[in-house]
Amino acid sequence: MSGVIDIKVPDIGDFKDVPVIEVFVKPGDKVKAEDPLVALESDKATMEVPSPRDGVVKSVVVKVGDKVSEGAVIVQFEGAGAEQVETRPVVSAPPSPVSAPAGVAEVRVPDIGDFKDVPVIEIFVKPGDSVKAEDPLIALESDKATMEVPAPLAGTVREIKVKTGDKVSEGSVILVLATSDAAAAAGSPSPAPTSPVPAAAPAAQAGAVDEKAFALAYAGPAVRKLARELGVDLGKVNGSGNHGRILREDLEAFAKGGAAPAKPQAAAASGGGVGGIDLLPWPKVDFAKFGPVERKELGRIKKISAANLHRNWVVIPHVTTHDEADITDLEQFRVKMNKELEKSGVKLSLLPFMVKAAVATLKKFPEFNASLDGDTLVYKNYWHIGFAADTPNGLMVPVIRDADKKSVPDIAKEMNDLAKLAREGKIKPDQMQGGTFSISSLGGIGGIYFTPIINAPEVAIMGVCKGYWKQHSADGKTWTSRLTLPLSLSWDHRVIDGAAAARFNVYFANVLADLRRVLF
Ligand code: CAO
Repeated sequence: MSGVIDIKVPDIGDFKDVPVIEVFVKPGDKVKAEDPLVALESDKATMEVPSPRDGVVKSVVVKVGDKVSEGAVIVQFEGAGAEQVETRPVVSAPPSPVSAPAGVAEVRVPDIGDFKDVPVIEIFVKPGDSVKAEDPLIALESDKATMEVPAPLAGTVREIKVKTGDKVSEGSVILVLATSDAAAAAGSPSPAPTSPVPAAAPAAQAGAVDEKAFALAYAGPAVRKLARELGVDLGKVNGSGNHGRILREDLEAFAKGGAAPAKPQAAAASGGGVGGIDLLPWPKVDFAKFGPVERKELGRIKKISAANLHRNWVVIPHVTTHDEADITDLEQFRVKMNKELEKSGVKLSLLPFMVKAAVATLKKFPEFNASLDGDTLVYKNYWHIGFAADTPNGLMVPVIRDADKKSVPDIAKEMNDLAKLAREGKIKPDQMQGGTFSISSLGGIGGIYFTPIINAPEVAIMGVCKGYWKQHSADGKTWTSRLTLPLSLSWDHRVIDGAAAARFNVYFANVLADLRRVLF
């Protein structure tokens, strides 16, 4: 093309067809080299495309929602000839769904991994509804995950082919959409996993999600997905992007209870952003440039626990209080009991004793056995204790139900059985549900202290490391060696105060030091 300089999407790694989420320039704008031109957002990263040179914008070729890949022209600068910017490969941007010819499309269930015959649990639309691309159409729920199938493109719902309770698999037709681009619907987008770990219901944490407001909120797929993971109602989040678009940082600020930060351009100019510091997109590095690499996708369990851990870490204001317990006598008792129980086949580690000590302590401090439901604290009159189990597939948290009613050997036996099921991948979702408090023990491995992440909607978790012999003195004159257990209690500061947490630890340590306190 004569008289213009094409500015193209640079090398963005393996990403293809990445949606444009913001356009920072308009025709006539004077830009300097490195000024941001557009922002792209894949499901993994948000990337800004900076200008490779100074220039005056003649036309903006893309608009928000267009999907681009490396080499797609995004902006044209005024120029003397058919000049191309070096180091930018020439590839055409894919056609925008909005400008494509009209038609009717069958929307099918996209690739949902290994899941088959998954029940439809909710239908968010009805015939006649207008939907935008990425609006949720239906929700599916397997025994491991809840997934939303979003609209692959904008259109009007003509006919719904499924009903609640129907079982669907990849390729099943969900509905018929009168659309501006029938062809595009054949390849539906990925489903958005929402609350994959059955034990934790995000909505219970952040209040019920208004699905309609959620669907209408102006946000991209990655932000929607993150909102589901965080249990945030997008309808309540103020967007600081162009035209009020909700950006990742708006969501994170909302989830942390803060206000939406300034939008990126303004932030860059005024030093805005979260706490005055702009959030950067996740670094995209070509690791192979620096040495040989091997790529291995995270397993399903790891992905599920990652989403939960991330949500819990972002949403809950964690504080960790460390303490220690004198377990010298308990250890002697444990060894003695193990001898007595030798023939029964039950072997006691410290963990079942800790479960009993946890129950006794939770009874003294009921807010640690509670959950937040909006502005209400729900106190539970049952004591179901979760324990972190390291499995070849990743972290799992089986739950010992009614631990208050069970003996230490019964708890030990149940723990062994549950840990075995978890390691063999045979544990059922309901065996990991309903926990009121968790214990994460690294005692069999090592370490001194760590900061465990709370297993929402619980409000506290006890981290335990390896017991070690430590010199103790009551008067600074006489010293004795005591077996000492490091304790790390993480607690939700929305519910629990520091003084209560310190008291909880002291009580827990006292119970371990003398288990007769369980009787009180
Ligand atoms: N101090 C000293 N020794 C300890 C101990 C402690 N705090 N806790 C356990 N031990 C000892 C046990 O007594 C046992 O010793 P013996 O074989 O001599 O009897 C040995 O360490 C191994 O114990 P274990 O780990 O097999 O058994 P457990 O009941 O303590 O734990 C389980 C069971 C399932 C919790 C554990 O195997 C596990 O998976 N731990 C990892 C949990 C985890 O990953 N937490 C981190 C979560 S955050 O990412």
